[in-house]
Amino acid sequence: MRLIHTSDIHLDASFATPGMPAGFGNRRRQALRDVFRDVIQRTKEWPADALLVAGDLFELERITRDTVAFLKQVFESLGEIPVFIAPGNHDPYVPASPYATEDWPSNVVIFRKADWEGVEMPKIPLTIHGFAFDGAEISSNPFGNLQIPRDGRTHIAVGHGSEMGCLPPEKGVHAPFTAAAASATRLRYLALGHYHTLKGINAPFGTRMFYPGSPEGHSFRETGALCFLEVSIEQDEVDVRPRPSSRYIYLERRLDCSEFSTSQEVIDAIRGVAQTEGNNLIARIRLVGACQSSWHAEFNAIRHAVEPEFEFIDLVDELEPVEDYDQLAREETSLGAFVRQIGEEIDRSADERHRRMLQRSREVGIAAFRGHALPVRGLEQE
Ligand SMILES: [Mn+2]
Repeated sequence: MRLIHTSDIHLDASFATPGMPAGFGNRRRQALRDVFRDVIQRTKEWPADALLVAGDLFELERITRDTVAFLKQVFESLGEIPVFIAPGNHDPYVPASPYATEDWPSNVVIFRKADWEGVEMPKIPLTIHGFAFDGAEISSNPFGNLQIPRDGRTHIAVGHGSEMGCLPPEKGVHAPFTAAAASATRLRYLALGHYHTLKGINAPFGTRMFYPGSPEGHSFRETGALCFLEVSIEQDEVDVRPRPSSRYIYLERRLDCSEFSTSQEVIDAIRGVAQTEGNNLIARIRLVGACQSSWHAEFNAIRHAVEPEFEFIDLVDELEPVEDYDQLAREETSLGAFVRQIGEEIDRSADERHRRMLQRSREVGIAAFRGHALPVRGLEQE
């Protein structure tokens, strides 16, 4: 028996973040659709006996008429291959949901209750159990209550919730359970949704449990290549294979700039990231280390130079500027005069502690002249 398992597509997600370019959200939403259609395509080609969607297929507050029509069209294209949908906290089965108000193609099975329900596939000895979130929070948590009959059929289950042994940091807890409580004798596979990156969970009684994660990223919490799962169930063997699916890759990097003396070197290093990591990168690159002020002044020019290599780049300035005080002191400006004067005081100072205080004052003074954030924390620690 062959199953395709996906979850957490979040069709029509907002992607509204300050600083994102015009059209970014539309391109990201289109990528979610493109990738979901790839999942459908693979289901047909393999072919799978069923497609399992373990919740958060779309975002209920945002789903458009057009996306509902798209879903009907791609589900219909599966012909007789059934789709089993276990609604999650973002696409709960509520009276106003398209799950309840729309007519879906006959191959689509939507679980409707906050309790397990088993559906027998007619042509193969496979029973699929599932439940639905009936609100943004589920009214009663069904994990741990699944009863598997001894009927000689293969039993699997699909559901949305938080396995507490592998809860990601900052992830909201919904329908919490432990692997041991959700595992059951004769349950061969538990298709989970809610966590956005791939996780396999070891459970007793031989139940295999997986979160496939989102097939396409939504934020910097979902870095790297994402996937959906191909699950083959033979007599004693459950084989789970991730299939890479993401069109865009979220990537975070720190780039140590201490050795660079020109903006050209910085630009080459950032372009190098794009060249090794491939196309369609949504990158956050933190520039760190000590840097000479000559190229630091070109920060915006650097950003503009590398932007075309990325779908989006967030270039974060975490550099520690290294000042050339002799150069500054030669400037015929009020800043030059300040640096000259305090430099002479530093040279004259015999007391180590006093000299350090003057050096810090020079840093704060230069930052104030330039309108930069004041490096006052160091002073307080002194
Ligand atoms: Mn969720």
